Amino acid sequence: MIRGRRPISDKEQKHHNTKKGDREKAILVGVVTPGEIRLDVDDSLQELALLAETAGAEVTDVMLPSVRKINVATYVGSGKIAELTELAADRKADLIIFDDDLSPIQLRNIEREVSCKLLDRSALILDIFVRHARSATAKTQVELAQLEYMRTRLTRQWTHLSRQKGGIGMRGPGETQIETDRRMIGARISTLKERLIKIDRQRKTQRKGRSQYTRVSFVGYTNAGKSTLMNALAQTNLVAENRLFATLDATTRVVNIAPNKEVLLSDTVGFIRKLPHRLIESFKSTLDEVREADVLLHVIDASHRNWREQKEVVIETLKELGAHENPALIIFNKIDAIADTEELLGLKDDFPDAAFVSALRGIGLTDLKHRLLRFMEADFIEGDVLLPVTDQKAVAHLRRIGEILSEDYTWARTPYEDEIHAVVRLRFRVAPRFKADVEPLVARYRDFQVVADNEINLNGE
Ligand SMILES: Nc1nc2c(ncn2[C@@H]2O[C@H](COP(=O)(O)OP(=O)(O)OP(=O)(O)O)[C@@H](O)[C@H]2O)c(=O)[nH]1
Ligand SMILES: [Mg+2]
Repeated sequence: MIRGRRPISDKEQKHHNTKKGDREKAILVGVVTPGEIRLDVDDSLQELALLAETAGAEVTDVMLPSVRKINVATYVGSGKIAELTELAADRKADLIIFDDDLSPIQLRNIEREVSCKLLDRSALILDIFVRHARSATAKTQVELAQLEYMRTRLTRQWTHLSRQKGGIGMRGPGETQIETDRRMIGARISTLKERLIKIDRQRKTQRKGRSQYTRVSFVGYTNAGKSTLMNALAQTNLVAENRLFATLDATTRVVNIAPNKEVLLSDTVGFIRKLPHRLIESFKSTLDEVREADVLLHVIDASHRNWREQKEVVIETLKELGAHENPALIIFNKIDAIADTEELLGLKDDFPDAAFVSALRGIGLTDLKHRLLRFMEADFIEGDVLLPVTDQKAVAHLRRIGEILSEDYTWARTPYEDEIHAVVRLRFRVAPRFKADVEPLVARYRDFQVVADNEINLNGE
């Protein structure tokens, strides 16, 4: 039987055309205030455009007025809102997106004028996170962030209304409704937080089991190429795409960086300027990989014209996480995309300790591993300790947290007792975070003195 081609139904036809036609049309709005440099705001808006596209929108226009100051009621002032309303109607826009966070009052006032949806940068980023969340952990974290976002809005809107219009007429259903919503949101937030506490606990147990490894975690601006680099180094198959926030989970693998030298390498969520604080908070479980890492690999997209600003944003975000003091090795990625050799040489001069790689082409990976090894070793604590062989627990602990470089079995005694103990002298190396573990061990048996072989013979007689 020959099967003919089935004619495409209207519905399917529509589906085929969704790609462009069905994308929501968005107008972006930013403002330049007297203290700001237009170029910076422009960059921020370009990034907002990328965010909007990642969320599935098509940007039709960008409004970037200079204003003397931010208007409390409407953010840009009523004149500009009128212009915006006209433009939105003309373009049949579905969305207006503001580059900065709008207060509930501003949101409400502007919403009253325009006839399409209104979002601010935080809401847009949250929307992308919702779309990209795959694992149960990421979904829980995103939902928590979204509810926190909604809750503050409801609360503030509610207090605003009651202040503006007074109690009379504002009591009753309106207020009760918001109160009920608020309570429901509150209950859901508690459930999600409890779930995250459980997830945290599981992760801690997992990490304990792997504590003998040095923990290395990628950090970097979104789209810098962290997942591509992870794939190249750990033979993983992570999603690496030219879109923002492709990764929302933490993936960890054991990676060999030299013979007999294995580290635990983690890839996590990227950062961006004006990343909503509540997202950072609710992504605590995922970002613990960063906080607790022995070494951070800060991946920079060297081909991006704003890599310097992006680097600063990453450092600022690390501060917010309390991870800015973790030792960090800088990696300039995408060097294949730098056409100007002079520029690349200049960078190498400016950052002699950094690694220069192309994760995509597999360039510079061996050098990166060497640098990482040297970097780790420079920072590690090496020392000697004498432990009685009977103290199995201490010996086992040291083995677990560090690397034993050498071990000799011998005899020792303390100055104030006559007994001779069988001891093991261990030369060890541990990550800086284990300093507090080894210090008491070293101190406990500090008084041990190794005795010479002939002394043992004498005692034995
Ligand atoms: N030219 C070039 N492109 C690269 C290189 N490394 C990564 N890319 C591209 O950059 C884009 C982003 O890469 P990802 O690995 O997803 O970046 P990421 O840092 O994990 O991004 P998020 O997970 O979204 O934060 C993809 O299109 C990659 O193909 C490189 O060395 N050279
Ligand atoms: Mg990624």
